[in-house]
Amino acid sequence: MIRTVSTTPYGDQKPGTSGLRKKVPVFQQQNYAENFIQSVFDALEGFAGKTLVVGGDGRFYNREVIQKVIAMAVANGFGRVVVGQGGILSTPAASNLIRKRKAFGGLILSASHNPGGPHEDFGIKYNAENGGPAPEKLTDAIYARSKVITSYKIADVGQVDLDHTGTFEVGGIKVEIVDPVADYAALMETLFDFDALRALFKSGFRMRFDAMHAVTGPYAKEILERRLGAAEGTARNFVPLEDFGGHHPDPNLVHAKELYDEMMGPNAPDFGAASDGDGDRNLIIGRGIFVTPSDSLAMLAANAHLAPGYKAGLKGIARSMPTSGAADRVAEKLGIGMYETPTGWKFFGNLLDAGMATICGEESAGTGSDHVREKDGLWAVLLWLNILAVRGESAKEIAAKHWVTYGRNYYSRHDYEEVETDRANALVDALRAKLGSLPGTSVRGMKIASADDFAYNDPVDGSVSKNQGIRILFEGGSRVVFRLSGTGTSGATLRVYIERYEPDPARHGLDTQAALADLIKAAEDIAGIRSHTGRDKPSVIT
Ligand code: VG1
Ligand code: CO
Repeated sequence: MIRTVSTTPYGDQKPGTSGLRKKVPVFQQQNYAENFIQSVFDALEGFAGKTLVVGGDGRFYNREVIQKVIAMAVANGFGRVVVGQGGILSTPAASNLIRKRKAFGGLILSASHNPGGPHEDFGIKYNAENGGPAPEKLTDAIYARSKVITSYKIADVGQVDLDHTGTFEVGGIKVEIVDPVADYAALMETLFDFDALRALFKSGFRMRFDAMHAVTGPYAKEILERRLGAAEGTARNFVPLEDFGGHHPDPNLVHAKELYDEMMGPNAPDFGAASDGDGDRNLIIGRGIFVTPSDSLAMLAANAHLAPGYKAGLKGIARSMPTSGAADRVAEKLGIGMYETPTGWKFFGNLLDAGMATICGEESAGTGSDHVREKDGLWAVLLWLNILAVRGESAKEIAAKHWVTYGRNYYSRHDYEEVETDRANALVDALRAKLGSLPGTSVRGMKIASADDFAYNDPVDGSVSKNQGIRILFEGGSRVVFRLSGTGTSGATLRVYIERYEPDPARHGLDTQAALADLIKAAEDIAGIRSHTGRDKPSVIT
């Protein structure tokens, strides 16, 4: 039976950088998830009889919301729902399934790197038929709908068994439970030289992969250990837990510190990596070297042709604005296009669909390619492995040679988390107000060449996205960028991105924070971070 349930709108269902993210108790309010799901369906057209893909990163509340999605998909007229077994689908695997099944779209349930549990975070994101995150036009329409919604439709179908694969009839439509790993692993086999990787592991190559108790565990076990023959124990923390073991599934130097320490220690494995809650991020640490995500993007782009899936070369590279310019130098050398987009994967979709870019990346540990329309953590790890296998060199050697060829972009991000929202906004407002007066002035002996609030003109559909981050560019190519996070769920997070280009190989061995010390002080002088936020140091440095 299909019921129309009356409801009242919540005013706070505006999707952020990557979907709607809130604390679990917010999502557990009466009709909260239903309102948002119905708002998504109401903002779409033409899905009658078509396929919807659903899955999530396994965090607390995942199963409950999947049941709601199935019941509402039945009531709203979808023809088929494809669900990852156990409710599990990594974000890139969901993107792949949407594309492979020619689905109308998909709902991905995740708050990514944010912690999970009854009092932590949950999230819902809609991806369109290209497998990529809904563009701004659609997320705006979803939000607008959520503010005026008066009812939603739901079918009484009882609890659907999510744990056994197969196709079932539910409320007159088909519900198909699929192995979350199989299609994804098959796609990886088409892109990378699995024989070469098997030979690499057979020769004694040792690796650690930290799944952080999140969604990539089953993927890493299957691909790295079973298919590629890496030693058992290569994948760590590989059982997805509803609360990620109480940790932040955020693959950075703070939350993956154990991995970092192991990779820097004596008798370190050859290669280390980690992924986040929903499997779209990657952290790369070679023996004795942390590779910043911005550098990783550049190094992957420079070497991608060594993997079978990219042997024809790249069409172009895209990076988010705060990501360092290291990849720009690679694009220049390769003579291919370079695109600078706002933060968030949704801005890469058009470039990938139009065949203008092949590889994309963000400083926040996200890298991906046109194989799906999301960033992809394990993909990046496999591309690194393929490059290591072909070159027969360590990550450290590859990085050092890369810097000799292209110069080194010292890069760091300083996050000030859970700042009072009003104070964070005041900092940004004050910065904006003085942007016009900054060019030509000097701070700490460095002359400001330009200062603006980044706006993006999408070269494919002509849409314009304003206020995407304040950037202060210094003569010589150094810069600091300020923006507020769009994924947090309490207070505001100020992100300060700091970058300095160093062409001289004799100066490529510096400590990153030391190499950036002047710029870090300049950022404070320009923005008054201490006085505005009341903090004397960042909460997280990556
Ligand atoms: C952050 C990152 C951004 C990334 C986004 C989603 O956004 O900075 O690069 O695309 O998270 O990634 P923000 O607005 O908090 O800076 V994920 O892995 O959380 O889906
Ligand atoms: Co993520």
